[in-house]
Amino acid sequence: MTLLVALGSGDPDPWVKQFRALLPDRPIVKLGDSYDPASIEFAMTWYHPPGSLAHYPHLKAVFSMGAGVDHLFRDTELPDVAIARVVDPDLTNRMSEYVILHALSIMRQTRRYREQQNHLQWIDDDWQPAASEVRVGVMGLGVLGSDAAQKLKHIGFKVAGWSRSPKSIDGIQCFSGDAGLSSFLARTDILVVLLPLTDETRGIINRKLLKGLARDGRVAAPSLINAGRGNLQIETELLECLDDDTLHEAVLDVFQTEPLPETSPLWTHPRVTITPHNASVSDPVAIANAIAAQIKRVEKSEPLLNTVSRAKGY
Ligand code: NDP
Ligand code: OXD
Repeated sequence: MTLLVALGSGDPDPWVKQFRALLPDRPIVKLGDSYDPASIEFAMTWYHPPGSLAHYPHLKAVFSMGAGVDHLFRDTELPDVAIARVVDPDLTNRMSEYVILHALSIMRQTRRYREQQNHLQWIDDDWQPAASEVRVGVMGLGVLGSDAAQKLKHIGFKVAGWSRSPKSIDGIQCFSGDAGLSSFLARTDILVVLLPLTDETRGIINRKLLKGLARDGRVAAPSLINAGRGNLQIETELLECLDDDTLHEAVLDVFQTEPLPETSPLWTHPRVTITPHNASVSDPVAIANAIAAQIKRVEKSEPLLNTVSRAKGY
């Protein structure tokens, strides 16, 4: 078998090196190398150029380099083979670290104290809610959302989650579907978005949804953490909501256009925190290991794990 590393962005070399160490008997190539198209049986991709996987007659499976697969479905010539995505404790833990860091930072008003320090101001108004008084709502209760929800719960937050299908997770108030959305929002002070980007979720983080968040909490106004995908949010509406205090603070790892253009007003908004789509990076050591294990499964005629539904888009 030959594995093709098909990256449209980022450096393929650490991946090639890692796969060669893990699969020493198998050829590993990258886009642009010279190889026989008939030899390619597996491809690992991240934003591969559309059409670049269309001409491999023996391709058996495509692996996303990350948890998300929306980058694959941009390709209208994506071959009709199995698709698997990354589910790995390394990726999951990194995302939960990000969510916990920013949920605590919002609750403990890190932004405000940094500002006070910049102005040499000592203002202690004794206004510090406990985690047990703050309600976090996690949109997307999949691999990442459910781990983050459970860890937030462990810290003491009141945690709820929202998913497509009904769920039951110990200690987490679970809502689902269109019918559960407004009740979920109405009890949420800090909204964490860990949804996949699909036809159903595109643009879901809009003014109407943000207006539905809780107004009766211990925090000043509700806040948003989006580490799912940029096209879940409508950035013009998000900015309007920040400006009229519908939203207190936004922590954004993902954007409608990435890299975020220099002209975006999000860069300089005083209540926006920007990270460059690295809430949870795919580490070549951990993730190549998980993909190599998948390849070995196929070679032993075992079913692929973590496959993706084309119909659902995730
Ligand atoms: P999963 O597929 O495990 O979970 C997705 C969750 O979203 C499920 O609970 C699913 O519901 C829910 N969902 C999907 N569509 C809808 C809908 N229409 N309405 C309500 N709920 C919906 O994905 P992961 O948890 O592994 O990853 C989530 C996303 O995080 C990825 O798709 C990716 O976009 C993003 N991500 C971002 C990273 C970053 O660094 N910023 C890193 C890694 C991932 P149900 O359970 O009912 O199916
Ligand atoms: C992913 C990502 O989907 O890093 O894994 O965005």
